[in-house]
Amino acid sequence: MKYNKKLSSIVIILLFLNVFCANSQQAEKPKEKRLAWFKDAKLGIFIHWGIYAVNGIDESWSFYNNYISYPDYMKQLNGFTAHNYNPKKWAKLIEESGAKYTIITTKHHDGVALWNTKFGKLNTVQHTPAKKDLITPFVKAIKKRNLKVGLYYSLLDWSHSDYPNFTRTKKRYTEDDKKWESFTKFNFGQLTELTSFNPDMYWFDGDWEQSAKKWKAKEIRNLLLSRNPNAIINSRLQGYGDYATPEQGVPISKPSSIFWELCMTMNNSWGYQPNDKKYKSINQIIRILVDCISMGGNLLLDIAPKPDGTIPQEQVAILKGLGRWTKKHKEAIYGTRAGIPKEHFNGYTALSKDKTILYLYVDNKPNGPLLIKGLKNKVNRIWVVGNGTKLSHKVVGKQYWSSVPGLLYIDLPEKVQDKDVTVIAVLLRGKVDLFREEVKAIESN
Ligand code: H79
Repeated sequence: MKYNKKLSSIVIILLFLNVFCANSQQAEKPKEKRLAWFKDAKLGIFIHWGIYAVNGIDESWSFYNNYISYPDYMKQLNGFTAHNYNPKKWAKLIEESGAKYTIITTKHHDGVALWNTKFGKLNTVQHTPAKKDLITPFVKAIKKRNLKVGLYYSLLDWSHSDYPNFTRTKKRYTEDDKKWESFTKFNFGQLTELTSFNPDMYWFDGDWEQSAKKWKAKEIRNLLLSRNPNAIINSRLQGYGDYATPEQGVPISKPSSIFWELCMTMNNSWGYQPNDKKYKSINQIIRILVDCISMGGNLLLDIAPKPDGTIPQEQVAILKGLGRWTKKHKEAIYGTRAGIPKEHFNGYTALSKDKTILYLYVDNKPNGPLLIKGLKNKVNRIWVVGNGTKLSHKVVGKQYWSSVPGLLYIDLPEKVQDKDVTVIAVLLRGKVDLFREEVKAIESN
C-alpha cells in the first residue's frame, strides 16, 4: 500500500512534468524578451534588390498598375547579372552606417525569388544571368559581423498561376479552393525554406490582399517561431506580427505601439531608379533618425542596389555620412528610450534606459542658451556627446515658495556644435522627474 502510494505520486509528478514541458514548448517567449535587441537597435538598413533594377522601374507595381506589360516586365530577368555582387562589402558598409540590423528582399510581389527555391520556377538561379542564390552569402556576411538579419517576403505573388490577383485590372479567379490550397502549399514551402537561413526577423509585405484565415497567418507565425523561438515578425501578417511598420510618413506623434519601425526610402523609390535624384540629404536623414529615436522607434532606411550588385554612389555617401554621426553619438542612440514631452524642451530628446540621462538633440543654431523647463531633478553634470566638453548651466527664476522648477539654461558654444545635430547629455540626480501640474495663477500673496 505504502509502495503503491509512492508509485502513484511519482506518476503524478511525471504527468505534471509532461504537461508542463508540453506547455512550455507551445508557449511563446515573451515579446519584451524577443524584441529587446530590436528596441535598442534604432537603425536598420532595408535592401530592395530585384529585377526591377534593370529598367529602373517601380518594383512589381509597374506591371500590376499596367505601366508596362507583364512580358516586358519579365524581360528584365535577362539583365539581372549580379556580376559585381559583393555581400561582404555590403555588410561592411551597413555596419559602417551604424545600423544594427538589415532586411533584404528575398521575394517581392513580382514573385522572383533571390534564392534557390524548390517551389515554383521563378528565381534568380534558373532565370537570370546571375545564376546564383543571392541570399545565402548575404546572410553569412551579415551574421559574421554580428548584425541581425531579416528576410523580406511578399505573401502575395502576382506571378503565381494559382494566386487570384494578377494586375489591377486582371484577376485569375475569384473563388477556387483547390487553387488557393495549392498556393498556400507553395507559400508554406518557400517559408519553410527561408527558416533554413535562420534569420533573426521576418518582414512580411502584401498581407492586405487576403485575410489572416486565408494566409493561415497563425500557422505561419507558429512555423517561424517553432524554428527559432527568438525570431521577430513585423506587423504585416494580418494581426499576427510583433511590431508596427509605418511606411514613408514620419509619425507626427509618438505611435501607441511600444515596438515600431519607420521604413523609408532615401529618394522616392524602393528599388534602383537612376532617374530618381530626389535624395534626402544626410542632414535630413539624421534628423529623421533623431525624430524616430525621440519617439522610441527605429528607422529602417532603404538602399537600392543596381542589377550588377553595386550600390549607387549617392547611397554609399548617405550611409557613410550617417556613419560619421552615429559613431560619434552612439551613447545617445543605442539602447535609449523615448524622450520627454515637447513642452519641456524645444526640440528632440531621449532618455537613457535607466532614465537618469536626458539627451537633447540640437538640430539648429541656438540664438542663446538652451532651455529646459519643468525639470524637478538636480543636475549632476552636462556634457557634449562625442567630445566630452562639459557645459555650464544656470537655474533662473526659482521661487522658494513655489513648487514650479526654475528655468534651466545651458550654454552651448559654437565650437562644440556638430555640423548636423549636436547632442547634449544631462546627467540627472535620480530618474527624470518632471513638473506636469497646472500652474495656478496666484490670487493673493
Ligand atoms: O516594398 C515596398 C513597396 O513596394 C511595398 N512596401 C514597401 C516596403 C508597398 N508599396 N505599397 N504598399 C506596400 C502598400 C500599398 C498599399 C496599397 Fe492599398 C495597395 C494602396 C492601394 C493598394 C492597401 C489597399 C492599402 C490601401 C488599399
